[in-house]
Amino acid sequence: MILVALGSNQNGPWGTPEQTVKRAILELNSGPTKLKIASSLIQTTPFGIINQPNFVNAVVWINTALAPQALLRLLHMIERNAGRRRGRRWGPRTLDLDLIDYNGQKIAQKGLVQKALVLPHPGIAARLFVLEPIAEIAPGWKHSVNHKTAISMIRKL
Ligand code: PH2
Ligand code: MG
Ligand code: MG
Repeated sequence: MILVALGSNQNGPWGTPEQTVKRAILELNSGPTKLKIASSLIQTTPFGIINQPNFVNAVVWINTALAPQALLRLLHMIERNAGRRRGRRWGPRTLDLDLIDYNGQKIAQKGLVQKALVLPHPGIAARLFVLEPIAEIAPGWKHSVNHKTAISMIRKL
């Protein structure tokens, strides 16, 4: 199962956060990626830096033959097309696409390198805005490191 989390809390060339997330879901159903199922869009309060606009979040399950690093590069390209400029960590953004899980593959964090791909995404267990959409579209999914379902991680928050 390949899961991508989407988030937006700034207007950009694709419109409002809601329009941007909807357009990004369409982008993830073209070219080398095919959409299997998209969650509902949810409005969420910001996590991390809290004095910024609310987010629109969603999670999609996609299929692709791209390897994780190539998929990550494609996600970054879609972010740039949606007007993303690299700013403050956790700060406002027109579009954020995070690779959450790639078929249970594990890639450990190496030192302090912040940009490097880590799988599964290290923030999942703390983020309701990722867990709730996963519980909606993939109730059978399990985190490949802690082996818990999204529902059981939600209960611990
Ligand atoms: N993304 C962040 C930081 N904080 N908060 C919410 N609610 N939703 C997000 O997608 C989000 C966030 C950094 O990527
Ligand atoms: Mg993120
Ligand atoms: Mg990101």
